[in-house]
Amino acid sequence: MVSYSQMTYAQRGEQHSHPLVKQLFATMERKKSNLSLAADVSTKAELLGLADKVGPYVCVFKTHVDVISDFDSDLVDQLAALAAKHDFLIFEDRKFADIGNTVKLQYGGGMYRIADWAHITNCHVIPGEGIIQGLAEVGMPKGRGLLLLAEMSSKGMLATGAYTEKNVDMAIANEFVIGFIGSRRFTEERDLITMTPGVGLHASGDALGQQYRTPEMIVTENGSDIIIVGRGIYGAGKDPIAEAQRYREAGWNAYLKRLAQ
Ligand code: BMP
Repeated sequence: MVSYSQMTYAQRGEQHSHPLVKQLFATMERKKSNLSLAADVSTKAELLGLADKVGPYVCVFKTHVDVISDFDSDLVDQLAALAAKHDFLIFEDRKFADIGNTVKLQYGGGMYRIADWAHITNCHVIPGEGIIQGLAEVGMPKGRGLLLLAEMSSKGMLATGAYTEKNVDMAIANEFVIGFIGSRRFTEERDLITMTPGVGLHASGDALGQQYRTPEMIVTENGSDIIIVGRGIYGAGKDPIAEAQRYREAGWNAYLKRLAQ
């Protein structure tokens, strides 16, 4: 059997059973983008400004809504309108980590009502499989998808070995799971996507343990599907549009190189 990492995003979209993943692969192919922006800015105006500027170049716009100081429901309405205008999916990087009953409340309710607007969210499986079941009860009826944090990008992270393998087993067994946060392709058993943070063209890390690898290491060599880039695009002194174009091209070329191997 051909490895999923040897197939085009279009082919994978055509044969995938999850409508959200079909939509994601189709978007990636249309926009020639496997780039996700990590928009870690602290105000509504900055977030919407970035989404409008960088939206044309990304397949997924990743948020941390709990860092927005003036969050309101109009923010998510406007973000959803920009997602439609620029053709991208929204990923709220919430990293749920509690028992099933609690994450249900956190995902569906509270002030953020994440399940109402985020196409994708993610969780740690430290509490066991109940966390996936709890999130699925809320997200599945809305057509959402979940990523498991099989690995992290930061120095000294503890998600390794048997823990990472458990993530893979749980992902295969749960249809609400569409893939992983991690550094590589994890399984051929079903087509689960990998999104990789800690991507930079130049920087090697930050002062708080972040570690960066290049799109080529991540996509061409490791078989990951989507690169997540934050400060490399909007960091101090940068032109976010020019940087987004650069990362989009680097990510896409790394993918074409993988296919040509
Ligand atoms: P930056 O490219 O600026 O370092 O941002 C990386 C983004 O990816 C941040 O939003 C962070 O929360 C997220 N992230 C990460 O860096 N490593 C992980 O293992 C998981 C993440 O979600």
